[in-house]
Amino acid sequence: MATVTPAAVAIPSFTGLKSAGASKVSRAAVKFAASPRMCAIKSSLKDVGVAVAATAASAILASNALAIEVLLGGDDGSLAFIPKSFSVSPGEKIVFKNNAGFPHNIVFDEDEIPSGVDAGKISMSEEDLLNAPGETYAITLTEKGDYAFYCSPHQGAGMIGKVTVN
Ligand SMILES: [Cu+2]
Repeated sequence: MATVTPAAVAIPSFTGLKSAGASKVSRAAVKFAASPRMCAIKSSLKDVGVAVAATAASAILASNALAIEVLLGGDDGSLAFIPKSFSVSPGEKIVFKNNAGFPHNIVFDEDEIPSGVDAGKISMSEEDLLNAPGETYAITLTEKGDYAFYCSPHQGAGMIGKVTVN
């Protein structure tokens, strides 16, 4: 809306000149100067409209299509990733959310991820834990392939998962 404010200022200053009794010549000059300006204002308003629409569309995409939520711990008390196995598109956001039975964390197994991917960059550290309800850990994976991960406090209890990027 910032572009609208200068327009609102520009129009009264034009009217002011006119009512002050400017000569025909200068009035014509003002008119001449004003009309391209009006066009510029109109087109900038149009641009703003397009920009707002584009932002809204990408926000919808970001919140729906391009994100998956994985619960940490089942409502029945199971120590598991829910879903345990899932697929995402490259760059899709994966949000791990603390649900029950925490603390949990997410650690990728360096031997079970695509070669060239740094497990340390996508994992929480073994000691780092999600302690609070609803706490999240989000990542995006861009390399295609299979990634195995686990929760370090509950790995022995079977809290392991797999994501396929394809
Ligand atoms: Cu866990």
